[in-house]
Amino acid sequence: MIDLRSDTVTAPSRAMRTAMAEAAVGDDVFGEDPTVLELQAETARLVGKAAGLYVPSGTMSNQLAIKSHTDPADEMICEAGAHIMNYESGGPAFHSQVQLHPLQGNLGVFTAEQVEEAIRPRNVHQPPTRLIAIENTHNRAGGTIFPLEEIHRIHDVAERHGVQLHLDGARLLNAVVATGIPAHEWAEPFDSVSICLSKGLGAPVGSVLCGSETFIERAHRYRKLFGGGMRQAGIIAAGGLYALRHHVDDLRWDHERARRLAQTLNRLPGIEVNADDVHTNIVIFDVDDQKGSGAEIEERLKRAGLLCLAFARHKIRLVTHRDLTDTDIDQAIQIFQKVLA
Ligand code: TLP
Repeated sequence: MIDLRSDTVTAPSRAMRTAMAEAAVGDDVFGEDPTVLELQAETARLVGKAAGLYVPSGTMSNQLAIKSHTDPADEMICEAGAHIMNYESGGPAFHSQVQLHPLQGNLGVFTAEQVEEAIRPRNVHQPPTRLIAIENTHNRAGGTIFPLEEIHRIHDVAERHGVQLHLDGARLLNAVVATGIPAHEWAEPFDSVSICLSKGLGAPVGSVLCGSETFIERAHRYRKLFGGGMRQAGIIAAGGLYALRHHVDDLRWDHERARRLAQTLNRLPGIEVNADDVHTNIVIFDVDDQKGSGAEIEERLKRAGLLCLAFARHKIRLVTHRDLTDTDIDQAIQIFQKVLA
């Protein structure tokens, strides 16, 4: 079975498993796990922040950031297709009692002008705008890259209004590899940054939330409150460290393969995807109504040996990742030609 559902399906390699088995560990709730401390410091350094916090998932990382930046009944701006808004189970309402203010972006990208308009005036009738979240790369828009110049313009608006900026950088390293712009430059305008290790990087578990010492102190307290304090977590953190040290550059192969898939799909009748909009490892294509619904196509592809995700009634998502080979991609192309032509 060729699994293009997500880059989260990647399994640890033999070398990563060895690093995990040999990791030095301690009780991380006492702050005594040397491997967790190393991973936190190394990730914080990578994104140019003072401190980092290892957490079980990207979802917890984003939710801790929201909790640490806001008070109940505050408002947070994000893009309408943001993971935080669509795939975190209503977390902002549940954990932080925060109201979301979605902006309609273009391929996941909104502008400083939209932000300026969305920020509420200080007035007892309105919820204070406290936080803006940017997703880079943007999952639902198809792994698209949020331009750095626009991030700087949004940062200027945010700073003028005293609003904090959070980066859902679950796949930030894909943006780094695709553009050559280092992670610390992408992260510089943000007050907090979340990086996932368990997606294209191939570690089995975990994300790291980074920010100032004070911010991470708050997030640390909430991590305990959310039940995310782990004990000998060095075992899994070692997989994350291994991924950061050995797997980042390989992301470019995922990008190349995603582009190849997009180019092939676009040649099939009734399928639409602009290969120029495929910036990294995610391909989202539209399927003509006559070919059936997304769910039906997902099922037909599955029967032919390929797993994907129907993302909307007529949209299918494919994600390339390090556990695929070139032969898998060749085979995937043959399956698409057979099932979708
Ligand atoms: N995304 C998953 C699904 O939840 C959709 C995937 O398969 O892509 N931010 C972004 C941008 C994400 O794409 C994800 C995971 C997360 C946060 C949450 O990470 P986890 O799954 O570790 O909680």
